[in-house]
Amino acid sequence: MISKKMEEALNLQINKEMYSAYLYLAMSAQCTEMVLDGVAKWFMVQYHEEMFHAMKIYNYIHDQGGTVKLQAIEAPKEKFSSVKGMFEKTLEHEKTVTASIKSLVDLAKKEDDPATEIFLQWYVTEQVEEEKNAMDILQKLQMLGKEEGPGMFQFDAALGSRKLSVPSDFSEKLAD
Ligand code: OFO
Repeated sequence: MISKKMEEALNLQINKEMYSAYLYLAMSAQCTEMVLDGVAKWFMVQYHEEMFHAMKIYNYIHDQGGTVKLQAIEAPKEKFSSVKGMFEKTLEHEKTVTASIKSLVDLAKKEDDPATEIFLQWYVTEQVEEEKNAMDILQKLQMLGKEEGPGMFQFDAALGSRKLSVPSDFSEKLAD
């Protein structure tokens, strides 16, 4: 069992992860409209990753006998004039998610809830990777300079090779 306070905070995190998914889906759409199919694919894979992050918490709340309460997902508002702008936003956004995970860990400690603390360790590690991915891509864009020409063509192709490494069908677990 988890406390009501912990349950509320985890439900809020589901919303944050789904907002992340929505944000990256919006970026993917914008890249498709800019005919950057590789970058669009990278963000689409990221969309699925975020949905997986949300669904892991969804399942955990149920495993703990809690109630999932879904809330409205905010619409991403920003439009970007460059791919660099998108990845700067990605890094900034991931830093806020890292802070949010840290608050959850702090709450789990306060609630004397070692199970949730252990569960959250996965997210602590994941956030290191999330920030690193954005930082690495920003560095590559820095090296590239102008977002045009053969360099951009290669960059787009490289990002398009990203493969989904998480499940995107959550119906299996529900049928257990
Ligand atoms: Fe869920 O890690 Fe990004 O937001």
